[in-house]
Amino acid sequence: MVSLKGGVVATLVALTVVPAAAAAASTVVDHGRGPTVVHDTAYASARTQVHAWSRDGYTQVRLMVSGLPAHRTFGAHVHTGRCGTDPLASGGHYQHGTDAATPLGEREIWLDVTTDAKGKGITTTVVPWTVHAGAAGSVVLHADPTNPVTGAAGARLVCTTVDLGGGAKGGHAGH
Ligand SMILES: [Cu+2]
Repeated sequence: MVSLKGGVVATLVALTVVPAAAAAASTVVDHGRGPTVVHDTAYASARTQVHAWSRDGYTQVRLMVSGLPAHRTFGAHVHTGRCGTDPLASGGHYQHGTDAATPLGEREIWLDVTTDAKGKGITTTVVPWTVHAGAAGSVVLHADPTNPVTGAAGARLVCTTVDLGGGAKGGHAGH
């Protein structure tokens, strides 16, 4: 009897400790490398990388580009769908809420990037919310800078598939 009681106590202690440690380490990390699809053949040499982290209610997305024309600013955003040969397959901009009182730039993830003399660029955006799993599928690079009022940025040049928020499968811990 004595040894059985000791075993029960040890089990209870373990159950109390493990969930707290797991919660503290909860981070969703998503990566994309592309482009997955080139919509404008003039940008066939473009290369992209997307890295995203979600933690403690915040999401940080970094877009790295190369192989682009020098000294230009390209609009870029997180879109709802994955890339397809049809430029519209990637859908519209991922929106975190539809309240028109909140500027688009605060409820979408904009990643406008300006290239250097070598045609490389990097941009990082942090938003104080997390992307709903399965609701975002790509980062699209556009021909023009993003209009801060309308969110429009011209033609879709290249698309990189990345399932932000862990994708339809519901997320995965950092890999
Ligand atoms: Cu876009």
